[in-house]
Amino acid sequence: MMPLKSLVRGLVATLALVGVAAGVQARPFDAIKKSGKIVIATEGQFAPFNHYEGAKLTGFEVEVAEAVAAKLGVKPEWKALSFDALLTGLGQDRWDLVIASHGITDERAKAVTFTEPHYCSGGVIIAKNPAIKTAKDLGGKVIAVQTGTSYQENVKKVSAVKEIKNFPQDTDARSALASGRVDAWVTDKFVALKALKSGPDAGMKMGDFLFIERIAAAVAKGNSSLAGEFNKGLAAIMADGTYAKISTKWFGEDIRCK
Ligand code: LYS
Repeated sequence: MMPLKSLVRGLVATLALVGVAAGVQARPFDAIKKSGKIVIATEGQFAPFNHYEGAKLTGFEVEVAEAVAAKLGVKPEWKALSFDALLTGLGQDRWDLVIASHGITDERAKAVTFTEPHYCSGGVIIAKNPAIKTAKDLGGKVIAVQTGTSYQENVKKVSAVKEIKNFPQDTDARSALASGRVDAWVTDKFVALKALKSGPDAGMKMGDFLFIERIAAAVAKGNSSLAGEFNKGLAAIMADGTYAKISTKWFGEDIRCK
């Protein structure tokens, strides 16, 4: 017979598990709709997609998410957190949706449910030395990337790279290149285009794509009602001209996946 002590311990452990599971139940769309607000998390450090202008959170993805929320009839409540905390928080039911330029990858899709992509882009190579332009040119070089990004994953695949320096924020990786601590920086094409336009980074040149990716918002794994409604809202703003207007405002072009 099982001793009473271990029986009690087992019971407590089971109850804790059930409790935790109940506590982390993602909110389906009808619960979000009923409450009137959707909690959306982003990074706030990735201009021009999600960043601060003074105290105001703004950027292409912030405006896209707000336009989708308006279609769904819910008010967005924003949270800004470090990039590596965003997808994990979905599983803990800390927010309903993440929109922070996540590329759709098989690895991430094991943990979260992606919506339809809201733009297509890719990681480009940026360097001061005009001879560093392609993946082949990264051989023997020191490369800066933001931790936990698809840039890091794809630079890892370039076997001849001398060293990958990881930074908590993409802006730190950019500074490392600006100050000459690394030979190249890999980041999003549109982030690079914006960075290269601004003064302090004069001398940086954008090379080729290292890889391309489809970028999407994410919800808790299996929250298909929310993903489905978000997709409907996204399709609606893509159809009625709202998306094109927001995209043109930030990029001078329409960056939806073709
Ligand atoms: N698109 C990249 C990724 O999927 C970067 C995301 C944003 C980084 N601040 O990892």
